[in-house]
Amino acid sequence: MATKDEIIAKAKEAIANFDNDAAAAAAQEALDAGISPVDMIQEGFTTAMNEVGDQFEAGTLFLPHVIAASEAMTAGVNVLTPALEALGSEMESKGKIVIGTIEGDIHSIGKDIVATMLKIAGFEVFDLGRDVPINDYVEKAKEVGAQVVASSALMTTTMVSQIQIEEQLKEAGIRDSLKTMVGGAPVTQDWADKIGADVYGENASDVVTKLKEMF
Ligand code: B12
Repeated sequence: MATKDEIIAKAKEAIANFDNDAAAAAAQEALDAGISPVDMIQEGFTTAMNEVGDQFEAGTLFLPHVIAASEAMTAGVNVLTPALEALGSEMESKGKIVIGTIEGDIHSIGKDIVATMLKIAGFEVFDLGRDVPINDYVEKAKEVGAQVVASSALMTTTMVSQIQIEEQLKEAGIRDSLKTMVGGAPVTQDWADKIGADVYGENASDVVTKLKEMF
């Protein structure tokens, strides 16, 4: 049987080759070998996706490549998701989290992973999808009585809208009754501090660790 390192290498290769079938096969192989789906996502697919991003930035890969790589990643993650969800299916709800990718931004892969990991950790997750108008976060938080409002932003041009979430929650009079959480590749702890967000999560594991400490 292949080792963990070998299977992770297959996951990376599948992304680099834009190969959906190979990504799904590597994910299945990981499950069969008892490898943690979380490690497979973080060490395998995400690492490779970040390399694709670097090459896109460097001008050696183009948008169609990024689309193809993200489709391969989705194919792999889809195979892992039921196993991930099964890990957390018997837990009681620790709290309600409204999450979405911010207005103007259609990057959803990282947000989806965070949402899945939060479900596994026992939170009730209301996923608003991507390109979510600021008002929708506020309305949903009111409707369900959320403990956390979480936003993902993958672009420097859209992360600025995370400020609007803080402001509109204040205007709605519910800012003090919940926590805000921000994340996404350009988002940092400094940014979270600057805009007054309560929690910054670097990756899905970090998010879960931090929220488990709070709730
Ligand atoms: C895949 C991808 C796409 C895919 C998205 C597919 C999808 N369904 O999501 C497609 C091809 C559609 C795309 C489109 C575009 N993209 Co793009 N894309 C990427 C790429 C290569 C990878 C992103 C990704 O999925 N990473 C893998 C995931 C797992 O990582 P992640 O998203 O960072 O998420 C992790 C953490 O950040 C964190 N996290 C994420 N969300 C949240 C939320 C919370 C609450 C918390 C706590 C944590 C958290 O946890 C996650 C899991 O560990 C990045 C490069 C990069 N380095 O980020 C560029 C990148 C983000 N894209 C970029 C650009 C420019 C675009 C386009 C404008 C291109 C164009 N010319 O059309 C469009 C955007 C259109 C729009 N309006 O949004 C730029 C943004 C530059 C900037 N301004 O800041 C980047 C940085 C590429 C680059 N280096 O230039 N893109």
